[in-house]
Amino acid sequence: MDILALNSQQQRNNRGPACMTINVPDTPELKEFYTRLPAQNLAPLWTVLSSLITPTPQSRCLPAVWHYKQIRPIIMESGELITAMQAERRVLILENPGLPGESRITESLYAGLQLILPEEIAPAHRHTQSALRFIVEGSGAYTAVDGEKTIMEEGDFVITPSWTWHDHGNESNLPMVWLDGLDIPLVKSIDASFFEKYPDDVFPQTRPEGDALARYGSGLLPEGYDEISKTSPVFNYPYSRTRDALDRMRITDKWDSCHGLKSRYVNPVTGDYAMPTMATNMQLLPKGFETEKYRSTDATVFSVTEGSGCSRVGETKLKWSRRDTFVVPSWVEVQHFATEDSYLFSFSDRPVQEKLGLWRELRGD
Ligand code: 1HN
Repeated sequence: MDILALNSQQQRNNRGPACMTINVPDTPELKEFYTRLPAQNLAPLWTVLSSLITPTPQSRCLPAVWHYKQIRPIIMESGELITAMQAERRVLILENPGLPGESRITESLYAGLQLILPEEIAPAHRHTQSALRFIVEGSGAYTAVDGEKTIMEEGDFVITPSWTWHDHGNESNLPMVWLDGLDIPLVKSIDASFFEKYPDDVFPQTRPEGDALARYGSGLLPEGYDEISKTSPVFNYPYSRTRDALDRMRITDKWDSCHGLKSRYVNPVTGDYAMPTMATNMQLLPKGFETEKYRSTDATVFSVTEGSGCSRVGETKLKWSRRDTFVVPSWVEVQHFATEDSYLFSFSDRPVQEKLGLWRELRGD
């Protein structure tokens, strides 16, 4: 079957066309022919075509949940075994069970839970991979980006743009744990990784704390701001403001049947996603709300900020509560059910897919 001849209905159909298999003959002559190809760095397409070009996404990524209650003791144990300085970053990677050993939570994205203990410093470095932090536990630790600190609180969404110097420190008296999301596999797939360590542990501070949010997060843009970066100049989106926005929308707005009340984090300069490679969102599902069936091509990582509930992800039922992380693979049908008012943070590679004209969604059946 000619894959280019699929009509749009077939392309949209979640099962795709009935059959894409190619009837490959299995003659002794062909078998012998195949044996001579590797020496010339050649391979036949016809034996692999149907696994290369599938009618619909056939992800190796599996639905999965990490229950914070279960893994917190292990994260804390890592804190007794290695310092943040020794580790550079003391992180336990959230490995998708379908992609073991690949340091990824979806095909394109990395996630991990990072621990920073009181008085620790995670030393300054920079890399081309973009990073997001979503604060899961603790209050008062900081991250610094290119000379500006931001103090982090639970539920804050914090950005480390590509190739910016960053270090973290904890001047509070409590451990802090956050969810890291990085575009590591995406950057690896195009071999565009660069990394540098700063000669000192801490990058010098050049602006006061809160500068970026005041300057760029107040509906203003300073005259002369013309170096428009691909990443939002606001690098901490405090949860207090995010939650307030959703709570106000709740009073007047209609619920989306698939998402409840959902807002994306945006770059205030461009209106585009806050980060070039990762979409980030916060959604509110009110107690008792069951979303309609939904699927999209962007595999999505969720962090439960408040509340509890469960999600049906394909055939898998995932129960979740506050501080848990769960993942929904590409093109697997999802339905959420909230047993309490629930606030879910999520991220995916949707901006990349949209810019390439590849992003698709299917609402309902
Ligand atoms: C990194 O720089 C951080 O800065 C976290 O906190 C996780 C995973 C791989 C590579 C660099 C951070 C990372 C990372």
